[in-house]
Amino acid sequence: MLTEEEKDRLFEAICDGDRETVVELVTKARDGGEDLGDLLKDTMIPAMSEVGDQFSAGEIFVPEMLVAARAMQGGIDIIEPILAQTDHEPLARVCIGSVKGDLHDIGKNLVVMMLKGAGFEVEDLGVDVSNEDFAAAARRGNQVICLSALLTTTKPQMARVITHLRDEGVSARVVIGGAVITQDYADRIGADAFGEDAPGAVKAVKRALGLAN
Ligand code: B12
Repeated sequence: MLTEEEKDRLFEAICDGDRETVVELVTKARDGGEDLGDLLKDTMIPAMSEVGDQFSAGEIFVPEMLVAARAMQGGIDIIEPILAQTDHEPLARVCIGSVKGDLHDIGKNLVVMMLKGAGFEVEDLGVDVSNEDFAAAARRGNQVICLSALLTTTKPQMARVITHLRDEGVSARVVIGGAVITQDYADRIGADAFGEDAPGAVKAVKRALGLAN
C-alpha cells in the first residue's frame, strides 16, 4: 500500500512528467495489493486535471503536457493488465478510437482497460482515426464503435463519423465520450449512448447493446 505521502509524490510526479517515479510508485502499489482503480480515480486522473488547469492558466505549455501524459501512460501500462483481467467469453466486440484530428489518448486508453475488464473484446484503433477506418472496423465485426474527442475543434468530427457510417449502411451502435462531450450533444448527433468516464463507458456500451437500461 502507498502512504499518503507517496500518493502525493505520485500526483506530483505525473504533473512534473517524472515517468521513472510514476513507474516506481505504481509498481509498488501493485505489488502491495493497492486498489488500483481507486489509485487511478483519486490520485492519477486528478493529476492530469491539474496539468490541464496549469495549461489553461498559461503556467505550462504543450511540451510539459506531453511529458506529463507520458508519465501517466507509464503508470497506466502497469495497471492495465490487472484491471483488464477477465476469464469470461467476450460480451461483444467493441472498437474505439480518437476521432480524426485528435491525438489525446489517455482517456481512451482507460476506457479500453475498463471495457476489457468488464468482459468486452476491444479493438483499439488508436488516435486520429478516419471515418473510413471506423467503417472498416465495423465491417470486421465490431458491434459497437466508440468515439473519443477532447477538443472543441474535433467534437464536430463525431457527427461526421456517424453520418459516414450511416451513409455506408453500417448498423453498428455508436458510443461517444470525452471531456467536451455531453448527453445533449450525443442526442443531437444521433449517437446511441454517451459515457462520462471510464466506468460510464461500460454502462454506455451495455445500454447501446440493450444489455442495460
Ligand atoms: C495530456 C493533454 C494533452 C497531450 C495528450 C497526450 C496523450 N497521449 O493523450 C498533448 C500534449 C499531446 C495535448 C495536445 C493538445 N491539447 Co491537450 N490536454 C491534455 C490534458 C492536460 C489531459 C487530457 C487527459 O489525458 N485527461 C485525463 C483523462 C483520464 O480524461 P479524459 O481524456 O477526459 O477521458 C475520460 C472521459 O472524458 C471519458 N472518455 C474519454 N474518451 C471516451 C470515449 C468514450 C466512448 C467514452 C464513453 C468515454 C470517454 O473517459 C475517460 C476516463 O475517465 C487536457 C486537460 C484536461 N484536464 O482534460 C488538455 C486539453 C484537452 N488539451 C487542450 C488543447 C487546447 C490541446 C492542443 C490544441 C494544444 C496546442 N495548442 O497544441 C493540442 C491538440 C493536439 C491534438 N490535435 O489532439 C485543451 C482542449 C480545450 C478544448 N476545449 O478544446 C485541454 C482541455 C487543456 C486546456 N485546459 O485548455 N494535450
